[in-house]
Amino acid sequence: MKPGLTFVHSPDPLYADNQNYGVEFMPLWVFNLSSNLNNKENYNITLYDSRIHKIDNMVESDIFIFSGINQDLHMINSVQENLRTRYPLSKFIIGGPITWSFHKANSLHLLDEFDQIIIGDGEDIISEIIENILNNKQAGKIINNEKRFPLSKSKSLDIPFLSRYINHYYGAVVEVSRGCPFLCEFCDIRILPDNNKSHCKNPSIIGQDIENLIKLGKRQFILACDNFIGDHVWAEKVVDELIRVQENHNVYISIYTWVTINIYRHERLLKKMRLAGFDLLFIGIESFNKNSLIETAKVQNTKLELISLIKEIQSYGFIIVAGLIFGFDTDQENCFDLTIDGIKKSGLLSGDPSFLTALPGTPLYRRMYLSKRLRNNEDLISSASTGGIKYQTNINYLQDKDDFVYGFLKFIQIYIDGKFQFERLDSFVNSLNNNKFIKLRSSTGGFLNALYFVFKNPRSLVMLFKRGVIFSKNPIRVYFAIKGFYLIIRSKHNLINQFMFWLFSWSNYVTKYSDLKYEDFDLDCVAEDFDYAEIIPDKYRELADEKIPKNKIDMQYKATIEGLSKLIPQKN
Ligand code: B12
Ligand code: SF4
Repeated sequence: MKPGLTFVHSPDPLYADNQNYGVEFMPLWVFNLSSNLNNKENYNITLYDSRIHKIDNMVESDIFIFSGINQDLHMINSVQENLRTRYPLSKFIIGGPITWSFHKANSLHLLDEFDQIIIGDGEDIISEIIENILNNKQAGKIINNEKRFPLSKSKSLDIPFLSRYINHYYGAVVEVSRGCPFLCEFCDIRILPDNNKSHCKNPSIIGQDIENLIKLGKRQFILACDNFIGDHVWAEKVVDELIRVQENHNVYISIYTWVTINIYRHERLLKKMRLAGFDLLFIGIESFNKNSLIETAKVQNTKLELISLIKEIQSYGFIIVAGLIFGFDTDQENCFDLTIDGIKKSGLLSGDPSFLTALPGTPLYRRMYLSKRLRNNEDLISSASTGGIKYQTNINYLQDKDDFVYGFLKFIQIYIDGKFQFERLDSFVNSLNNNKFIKLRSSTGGFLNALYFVFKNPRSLVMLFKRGVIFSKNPIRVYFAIKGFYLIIRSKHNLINQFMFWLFSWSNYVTKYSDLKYEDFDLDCVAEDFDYAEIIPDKYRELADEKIPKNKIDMQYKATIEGLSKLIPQKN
């Protein structure tokens, strides 16, 4: 009998439901690793996804292959324990972002029950790992693969394996690049080995994957990357390829991806991206407080006036999903008002605020560690280090806890209010007035299909129903939702997809935040006698050990110091 390999995807159900609005995405790592297995035909390969399969139906396998992100720790360990009890002779291995991050946080012991823990890219090593285990060759409990896989050598996805499961998932996810050239102090993407620059897949492989998935009936795509325009020349080649594939098949898709604000400069690329189906762009806006952006070295957001750049990008029809962060050292009490004002003026349709968290391995983590501002709670390693729990952070903030929490609670009241939501929609519609709008060629954009998937899943349907009830409890909200609809149908463009997205995000914020109270926050601030000179600890620069050019380390350091030093005389 062939040896059995079972890929296990077990995200924490609470997070998975809340963060993805009940929509289920395919676990890309599974189909990536399986396509890199040599002699696949020699194994019996299956997938267990806790969102769609029952654990009781899982059969024995020689090796159970796990992956995950930090916030899934408890679910991963509980599935592993269940299987180990039933199948004590099987081997259990784990890799993925959770292992890299826990390694950085010195917390790998939390995954101790696994036979092997693998850190780093899997493409080049997965076959050997499997063979070694099957042949009882000792390879050590922890394998740290620091060598990055050259993405230009990527294979296309394992379509035969994927096609057995694809219909369970909403749309499809295709990886296109890794890495980002920017230097944000809080970011754990730029600090992965050799990840402070773009590593790009061959555009023709991307085209091939999309084409295969189109043939499987997929129309909504996530292009997984850290920054799609980290190499904008390559990005344009990818976009050309995507247009070609769609025109060949006369089938049009919609796309979500990650970019940075400097995309505003690339007019031709932006136009082509609309023609290729790019619909939603995640952009780290982070803050409307310029000094906070300087402090965190997100200098690309400070070059020109942020609001006009957002409007410029939106004017093509894109919906920007904004990353917004509170809790920067230079955030003052007015940070909440600044954000409300910034969203209103720019017309951002979406953006779920989160609290600044020091992710293991980042310069921010080092700064917080050196200035003794890290909160030592083991729970924070698995949850806050992903930013997964919204009301928690592992840093002692400079702002007073009560001011911060009450400020946020007040912010939330405005944020879910009908008038504010209408104003942001109105401002969005106004940003489309410069004749740059390009209609998507896919019929509905992604939204209606997402709803279809929600309807297929009883748990998501209950969530949707609850959302509807909570939302419509307040007649003022209903009034502004109708007013929003009226605004959209009067617009000269077809904005129904944008409207649906606005309404869905808004109702999601209402569900999530309506009952938020002081007790829901697990955060703290520095002690009263904290010495503000400590916010730039002595060894902050000296201990920077990232393997990136020295001048880049200096650039980030300089920006952070510039932002923070304004604060020291103010506070002392
Ligand atoms: C696409 C994506 C999403 C999509 C998810 C699509 C999906 N399929 O599930 C969406 C937009 C929904 C999303 C949401 C979130 N995401 Co996300 N996402 C990504 C992104 C950009 C790509 C992930 C991916 O598929 N990459 C391609 C695959 C092939 O890479 P991989 O999984 O890392 O696998 C490789 C290696 O790790 C290794 N490997 C993996 N497993 C194993 C196992 C073994 C045995 C071996 C040997 C090797 C191995 O081999 C693979 C090939 O090299 C990553 C960033 C990135 N560039 O990776 C963030 C990332 C995974 N997300 C992250 C986070 C925090 C989130 C959210 C919590 C954000 C939020 N606050 O809402 C939510 C969680 C949603 C949920 N509950 O499921 C973090 C996780 C950090 C961490 N350590 O926990 C990441 C790493 C970004 C970051 N650095 O901040 N995300
Ligand atoms: S732009 Fe985004 S991905 Fe790039 S370093 Fe900053 S936060 Fe990280």
